[in-house]
Amino acid sequence: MSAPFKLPALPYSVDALAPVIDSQTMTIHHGKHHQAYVDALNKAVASDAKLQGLTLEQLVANAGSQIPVVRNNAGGHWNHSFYWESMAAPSRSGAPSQTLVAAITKTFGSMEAMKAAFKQAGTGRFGSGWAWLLVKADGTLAISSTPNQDNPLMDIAEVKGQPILGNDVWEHAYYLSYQNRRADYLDAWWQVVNWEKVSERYSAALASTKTR
Ligand code: MN3
Repeated sequence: MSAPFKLPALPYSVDALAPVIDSQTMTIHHGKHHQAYVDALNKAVASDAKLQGLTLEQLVANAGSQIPVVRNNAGGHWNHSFYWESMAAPSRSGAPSQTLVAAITKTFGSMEAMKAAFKQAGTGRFGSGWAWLLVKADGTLAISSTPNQDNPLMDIAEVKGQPILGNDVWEHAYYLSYQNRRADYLDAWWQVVNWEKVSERYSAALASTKTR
């Protein structure tokens, strides 16, 4: 997809993730925050001929050479589009595939240990940012955290790779229900992870590292 970029529809209703994420948070987060990233990105791209025709993925991959407004808003658009698709109603959360469970167990020791490391990445991020589970270029799993709207696809990321799961730890993602309790949001959030989607992403990321 290239400019003009559009706000994707949520893959569920705004109250589908309640009580883990309340409907007011979803409404504002998607309709106001994500929309604002899309609008700011379109405005920035419209005023720079060099950026026109580039896809969102290309803008994100070259974040290190973009001006901050492009880096932040391309990241914001990519990250939020990915985040909505990472979640599902608690009744549809499902379970990770056997291959994904095996890879998680091999890398982290257990599913619980992976969740603890992910929580550490989210709570340890000072200020605003994201926690990620990703597949590195060598096909192994890793957990990382990025500041602001950066992500592991960016050339400037400390830990690079293909994200398969990402959680938004900006206060706007949880403050109405959890106030300062980011750790509680991170714990509750596992109830709405769309494991079918994450497993699909894992298989696709693994296949692309093998053909490189
Ligand atoms: Mn957000």
